[in-house]
Amino acid sequence: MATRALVREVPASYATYYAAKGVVVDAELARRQHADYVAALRQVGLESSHVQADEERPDCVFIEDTAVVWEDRALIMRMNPAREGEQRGVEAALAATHRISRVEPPAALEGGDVLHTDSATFVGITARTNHFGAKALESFLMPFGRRVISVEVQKCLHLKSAATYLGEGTVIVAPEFIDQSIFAKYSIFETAPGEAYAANCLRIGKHLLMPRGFPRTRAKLEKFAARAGATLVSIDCSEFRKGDGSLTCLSLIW
Ligand code: CIR
Repeated sequence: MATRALVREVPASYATYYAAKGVVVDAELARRQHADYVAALRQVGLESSHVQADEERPDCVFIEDTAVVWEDRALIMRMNPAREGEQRGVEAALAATHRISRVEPPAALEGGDVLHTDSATFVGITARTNHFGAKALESFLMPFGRRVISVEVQKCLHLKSAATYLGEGTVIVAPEFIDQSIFAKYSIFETAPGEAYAANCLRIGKHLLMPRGFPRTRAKLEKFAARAGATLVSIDCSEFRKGDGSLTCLSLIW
């Protein structure tokens, strides 16, 4: 079970960057939601630490995309050019506890495309992650005996915008975004129609975190959680949704 989380503070530039694109982010609410998210991670038993925001990089709060962490090793991603450089502060923080390696060109890989289940790791081939990136992930995870499975994702930003692992051999998928036959070996849990954003859930031990505001998916997830002996927790991440981010994007967990 995971014990640690690394998060990154919300830069003031997050709201101004999206304002320039015509998206109104409530900066104060974003900070409160982030604080509540971190409090929730602590409540479910994780020890959390944070990396200072990088004002030059408005999306840096989406720390998940910068690295993949497995046991005592961390693989630093090679990201979308608009976000390159976010990794620096994260690498410096991880170097205290992890052996670092880096994804090198021509590979491209972002953490939002990496989905671990109990037995395998899926990697989304997307606008952000290419086949070289998938290979780099495979080499990184090989010493741990983990199988890496590449899947094409076209209808959303990252693989984990479309699917996440709920535990108990079950993957939650947004049927609007992904062909569920990819997960044929798993039990499939579908988000309710129109609630695709709820596919990004975060299972931590006996807790299952989901985004707030998706009542029909929540009603179904309550039943799943009850069967799994887990507590369902809803987290409001409306201001991060405006930047195309969701629950898993806001932390690195190991
Ligand atoms: C981006 O375009 O990269 C950010 N605006 C959103 C990143 C969200 N990260 C994630 O889904 N893992």
